[in-house]
Amino acid sequence: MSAARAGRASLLTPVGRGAVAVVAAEGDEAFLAIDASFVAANGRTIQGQRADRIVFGHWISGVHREEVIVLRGADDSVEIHCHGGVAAAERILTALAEAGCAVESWGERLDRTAGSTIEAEAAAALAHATTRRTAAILLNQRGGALRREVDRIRDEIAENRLESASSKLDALLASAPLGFHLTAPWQVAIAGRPNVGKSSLINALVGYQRAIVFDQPGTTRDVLTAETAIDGWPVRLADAAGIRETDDALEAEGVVRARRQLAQADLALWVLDGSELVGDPLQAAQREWLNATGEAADSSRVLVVVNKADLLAPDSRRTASDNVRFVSALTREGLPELISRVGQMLVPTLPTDEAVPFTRRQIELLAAAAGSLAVGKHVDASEALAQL
Ligand SMILES: Nc1nc2c(ncn2[C@@H]2O[C@H](COP(=O)(O)OP(=O)(O)OP(=O)(O)O)[C@@H](O)[C@H]2O)c(=O)[nH]1
Ligand SMILES: [Mg+2]
Repeated sequence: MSAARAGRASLLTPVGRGAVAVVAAEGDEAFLAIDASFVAANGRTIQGQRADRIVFGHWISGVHREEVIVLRGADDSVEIHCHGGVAAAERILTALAEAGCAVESWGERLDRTAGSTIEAEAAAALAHATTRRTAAILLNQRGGALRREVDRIRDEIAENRLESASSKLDALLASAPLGFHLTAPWQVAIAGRPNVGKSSLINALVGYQRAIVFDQPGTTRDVLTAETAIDGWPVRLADAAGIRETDDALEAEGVVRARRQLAQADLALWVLDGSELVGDPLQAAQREWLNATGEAADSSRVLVVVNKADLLAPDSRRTASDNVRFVSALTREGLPELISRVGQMLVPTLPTDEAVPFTRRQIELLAAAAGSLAVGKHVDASEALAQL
């Protein structure tokens, strides 16, 4: 134990009920408080526990005796995992505070312990990552991938290797759209004429009956959303009302919202009913899109989904376009291919490097550095990078 280390304690889990609560503590005062209240099943003091080993035991305070798991890290920090209710964590924090530990918030602890601002931002962002794939990318930044890349770029600027520095900056900026979505889902709108199977498709993609499906055009009257992961990316699916001209005021309002949803989405799936398909699906969809929105479809943002493929003969399920997929929301055929194409369209190029910027602050500073470098102001570029 380092004698100079001040006693500190913080609650790492969110305040409120959860399955477990985790209290982190460190310093001499913390060790004293733990030994006064924690009775390890193996009978040893906290000092005598092996580092990075889970120790089961009880935390005793007055009449309360609760099961806890204690973990002493190699750096002499200690984590105490207790029942997720508010009271248990509160009792442990109180004991630590009474022994002289300064109690800090999770954010304060993060600011103090993270290696750099980027790493602190990554730790905070990780709390908002909802898929393994996005969490893995953020973990790399937590581990210093972006900071190391920024340091390399600064070295190159100092060594006057400006071309290489500039292309590294461009590569980082190219992954900014992905970076933003590590903590916020992509918006994917599902649209098309009434009764083509939009709600069925959303249910098939989400994996349960989220939207009402009914054999009556105009069943969905408003935009309904569902969050899921597609190809490992977090996605918010919006099931738009069937788009058609209508006299029904309620339905018309839904159509207006559906159009707005389409304009804002990162990607739109335009659904066609395969059983009613005449001619080329891409052209049919482009025509319907134009009618519905008044604009030509942007091929990088619109994927055509021919649904009800189970009603089609296998040889009519062909198309030359990579922007068309045949699926059946009913039998789930074609769904894996649709999912992987959606993934490709959302993230067209995976970053070749591990470093990915993921906050507006980082991206603004990187863009400023790239801008300065482009006009020969290396000192300014270097200063912008230093701020990261
Ligand atoms: N055979 C077959 N029928 C389907 C498929 N997908 C949907 N349907 C049927 O098509 C009808 C309409 O499905 P919905 O999912 O409600 O269609 P929608 O596009 O949401 O309709 P609105 O909300 O009215 O615009 C229902 O009877 C579904 O069971 C499919 O892949 N194959
Ligand atoms: Mg519907």
